[in-house]
Amino acid sequence: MKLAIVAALITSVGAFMAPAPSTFISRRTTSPIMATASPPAPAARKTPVFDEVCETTGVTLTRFMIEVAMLNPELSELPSLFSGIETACKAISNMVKRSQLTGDIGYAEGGGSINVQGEEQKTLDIMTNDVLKRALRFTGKLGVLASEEEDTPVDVEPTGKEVMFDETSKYVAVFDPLDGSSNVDAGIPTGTIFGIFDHDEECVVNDKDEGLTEAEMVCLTNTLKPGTDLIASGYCLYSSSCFFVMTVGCGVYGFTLDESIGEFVLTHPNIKIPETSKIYSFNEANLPQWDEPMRETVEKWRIGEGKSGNSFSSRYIGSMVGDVHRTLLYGGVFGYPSDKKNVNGKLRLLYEGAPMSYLMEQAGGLSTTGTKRVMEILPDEVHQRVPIVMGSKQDVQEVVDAYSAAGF
Ligand code: FBP
Repeated sequence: MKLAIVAALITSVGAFMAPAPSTFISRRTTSPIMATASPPAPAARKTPVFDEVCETTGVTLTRFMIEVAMLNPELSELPSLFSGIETACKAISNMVKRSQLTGDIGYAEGGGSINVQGEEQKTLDIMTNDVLKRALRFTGKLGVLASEEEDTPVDVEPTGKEVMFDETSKYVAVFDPLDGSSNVDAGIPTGTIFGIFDHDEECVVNDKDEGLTEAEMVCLTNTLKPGTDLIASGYCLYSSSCFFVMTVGCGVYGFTLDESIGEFVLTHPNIKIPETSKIYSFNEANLPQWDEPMRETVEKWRIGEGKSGNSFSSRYIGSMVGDVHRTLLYGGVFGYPSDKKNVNGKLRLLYEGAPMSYLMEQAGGLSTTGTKRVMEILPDEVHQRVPIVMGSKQDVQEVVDAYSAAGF
């Protein structure tokens, strides 16, 4: 029955052109709209129409990607990369679910295994990173990958030997294999975040970093790209259900893992975030350290004195994937703003901020640092952090207006 409803929904959505992010005109001309106006809509991508849907399987992620590639020839090699990501996420979903039984809990090597950001790695951080790296490599479509758990970007060659590139290395993948891993042993939702860029074999290395070889520099240059260069992004949420939410630049689509057939099945076609909301999602312990415009806006929301007049409620899981998933479906504002301790916030631009901002914008929301559009920030480093406030368009715009009014 449920799949029939989704099928009906899907056929009604039909093929549509990529929704151009609409510019949001604030009444007060003084406050610029998002310091950087929305870019021109990319060449419109077509979304498949499913005239016929199998009652038993529904529309699977595999079928969805094959049809996307048929309609958008420039994405012809993306389905095999997605199949690698899909397989890895199914395996990670099992690993997380069974970790208490298999004993894959706690810190790696009993503690003391520190990643390049000085964070102690969980056993599952390393295991999920390996699973995703291998699954991506086996697609034969990857040139370079960058991960939260890897010090520097890694050149990938199907046979595993570290060499430069070959014809098949079409893509660059950036990912956080297990976001929110500090919560995993307590059974709190966690997730995998990924972003896909085109691989530019001819990329020109501007300023050579003494410490890196020519090849490594080319690799880095291929990885340090702004969100606006993303061709696809998504996350997989490991929670009450396992959700796979993605965009290839023509809207946001959500799939639920049907364990009875081992497939991700389309359950949330064309997700659109509500324009305003009544939910904010921040680590409020940091509120006293926030920039004044951010602090004041949230204080107004608490007592219903914000622009919408809504009295907001607070929801915070402490796992970005869980908090963003709820925000996309219910509306709201999630973020990790800059504060006196963490002037660049906590979240990483390349494999957390940009991929999630692409999804948020494709769902009709906004994503800002307070003064800049996150998608337009060119990373200097792989593990660079960025302040983030994302969610329902009118509420996030209220934050931008507050920063601008305060002269930031
Ligand atoms: P990682 O677990 O991948 O390092 O991610 C960072 C993260 O856990 C986010 O998922 C979450 O939004 C944030 O940090 C929570 O930070 P805090 O515990 O300071 O509120």
